[in-house]
Order: sequence, then structure tokens, then C-alpha cells
Amino acid sequence: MTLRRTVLTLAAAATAALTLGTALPAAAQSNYKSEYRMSLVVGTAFPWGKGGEIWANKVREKTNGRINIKLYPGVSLIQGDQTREFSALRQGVIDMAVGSTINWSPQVKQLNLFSMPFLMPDYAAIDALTQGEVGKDLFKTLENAGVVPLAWGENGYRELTNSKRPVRTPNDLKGLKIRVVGSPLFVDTFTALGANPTQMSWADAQPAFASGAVDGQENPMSIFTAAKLQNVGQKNVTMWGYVADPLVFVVNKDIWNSWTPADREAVRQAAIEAGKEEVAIARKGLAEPGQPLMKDIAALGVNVVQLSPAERDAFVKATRSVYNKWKGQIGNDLVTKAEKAIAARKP
Ligand code: X2X
Repeated sequence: MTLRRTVLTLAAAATAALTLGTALPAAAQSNYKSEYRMSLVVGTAFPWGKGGEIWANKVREKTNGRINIKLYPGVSLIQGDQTREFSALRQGVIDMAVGSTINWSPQVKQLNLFSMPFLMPDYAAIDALTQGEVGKDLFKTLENAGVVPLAWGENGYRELTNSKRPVRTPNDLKGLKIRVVGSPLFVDTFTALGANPTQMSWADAQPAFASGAVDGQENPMSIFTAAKLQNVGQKNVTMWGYVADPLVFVVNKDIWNSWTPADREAVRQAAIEAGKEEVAIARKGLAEPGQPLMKDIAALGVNVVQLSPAERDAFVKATRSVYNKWKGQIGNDLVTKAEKAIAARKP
């Protein structure tokens, strides 16, 4: 065989191997796991869990089954302790996740940005942060913290609910025992409002509503409806839109590095597409004029309080000291950048 022919044959073999490579099943990629574990706080009945399912399906499709993902809702890989999710992700107990900024904020303090009371007045404000420079900065922070962030999703605006009475003023909150998530910022906010906040995982919260051990909570209305919180006494809702938690689609760094560049790109594209779809599902019935979802919720016998601008302002004023304290803790530069991006947002 001439040298020229050998080179040609080798080239043909390489091309064939490459073509074959894209069609290889998972088992043939020796460094690939037969199954990857995706952590989620809630299941596919919720927009959040649905987003995870959409991501997993798109990944399977785009990688011809080389990357096969199993969902673990209820943060079951870490026994329901959602505030440990980020550490577990970094350590490789979890391969990938769609996680709330709130649950990771104990480890990544910058993520508390979204929990600053009354920072984001509307959906355009959330988008101005996640889709702009602030979102890029936060992804760099997450990378430096040891994970690979790929796309944003959304849990939603967290509205106030309770079993005792309609809440229209900070005074109405006095003494109510309110379940909050695992960041100290939430304890500060509810303490400033005169309530009695108690930190609890989502898994522990639901029985606590049912038994009356706690009076109220704050969560997006999509969580309220899917978890049927009206059936555990949560008959009063106050639409105050004080914070919203975005979701982040991430992969553990070692897992990411074990994949071929083409598969990494497929996983990234799948996350971006799934993120967009998930945000649309999360906003359904809430972003449209008149918020049709709230009519459905009222029809369940729930009392929905809509605040006037002046009534809302009373809550803003009552939590201003918390905002100022946490601006320093999160980082003045980042928060100022966020404030400017929101002020410059397009409707
Ligand atoms: O625990 C909550 O409230 C939830 C489900 O919204 C989060 O995981 C942040």
C-alpha cells in the first residue's frame, strides 16, 4: 500500500469512527454512566419539575440516548434537605439539578439577590437580571463555586398565604407563625414585619400546615395550586410579589468534563430550551392581564387580597432596613448593578 493510500484509508476510518461515535449507545462510551441523577425539590406536577423532565427528555433525544437522566424529586438524594443540595452537587452526590436560588444561597451568598424584599417589581425586572449582565456575573460566581451553570428557569413570585386572616397591612402579620426557607434573609424580612418566622424544609412544611403547627408560608402560586395548599388551611392569599426565585439548570463539574464537547453542547442547548419552556409554564395565568389563575384559585374558596400601590408600599417601607443590611452582605456592587438593570428595563 502506498503512503498516500494508507493516509486516505486512515482518514476514512477516522470519519467512520466519528460518524459511528454519534450513534454509539451509552454503554459504548466507557466513561459515561448508564444513568445520571437529577435533583429537584418538586415533581412534574409543578412547572419546576416539568422543566427538569423537559430538560432530561431533550438531552436523551439530542445525545441519542448516550446521556440518560433519572429525576429525583423531593430532593430525595439528600433526604429532603434542600439547603444541602448545592454542596451535594459540588461533591458529586448529585450529578445535575434544576435548583432554586434560595436553596443554594446559604453556600452562594450572591444568590440572595433575588430574595431582597421588593427588588423586582415585575417579570421584566426578573428578566433584566437573569438575561443580562447580572445573570452572567452570577453564572461566573457559580462556576467559581465549582458547578457548571447552563440556563435560567423560574419558580416564581412568592406570595403570602396563611390560615388565620386576610393580610393587607404589616400589622395583620403580627404574631403569625410563618414557615420560611433556609436563608437567614427570610428570617430577617419576616421578623421586620412583626411575624414569627420559622425555618423548615418543604418536606416538613406541608404536614406543619396540615396540623396547624404553622399559620402561613410564602411560595409561588404554581406551588400553591399543585400542592393544593388550600386543603391544608391556607385560605388567605396576599398578592404582594415581594421576591421571586429563579431556577438554575446545572451540572456537576466532573460529570461535565467526562462528556464529549458535542454532548456538552447538546446538554447546554437542551437546558436553554427547557429553561425557556419552563419559564412560560411557570408564568401561565399570572403574567397575563387580570391574572386568570387567581380567579381559579378564588373559585376554590380562597380569599385573594390584591394590594393597592399604597398598601404595598407599607410592606416595602417595613422591610427597607432588611434590604439595606443585606445589600452590604450580598455585595454593594452586585446589588447596585441589579438596581440599575431594573431601572433601565424594557417592559
Ligand atoms: O421550599 C420552598 O418553599 C420551595 C419549594 O419554593 C423551594 O424549594 C425554594
